[in-house]
Amino acid sequence: MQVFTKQLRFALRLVPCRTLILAVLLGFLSGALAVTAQEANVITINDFSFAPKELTVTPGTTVKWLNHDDVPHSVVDKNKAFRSKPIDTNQSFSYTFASAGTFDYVCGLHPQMMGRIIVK
Ligand SMILES: [Cu+2]
Repeated sequence: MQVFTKQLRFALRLVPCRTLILAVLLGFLSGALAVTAQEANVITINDFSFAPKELTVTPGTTVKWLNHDDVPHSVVDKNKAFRSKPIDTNQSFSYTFASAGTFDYVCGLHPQMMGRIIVK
């Protein structure tokens, strides 16, 4: 154990402090970027509208709709590719778009709410 501690101290002395700080910062930054990337395919529902209204993704992408309103909404594809149940406040619905196409959808409860997913 003592030998290990000595080795550890020696190893730590070899790593300049600045490198260590940089490594920690980079780790933090990549974590933050990963979260941003994850949020890229999220459509939020706010004030009876989808944001973004139009989203372009590549085949195989999972899109998540997240309801931030205090009333339920749903997501219904006009061509019946997907249809969610009512999504309650702070709940979500996800759908994976396997192949290319244009998907126009509405909220089944408020058909004036419209959105479009373009897969290409
Ligand atoms: Cu709605």
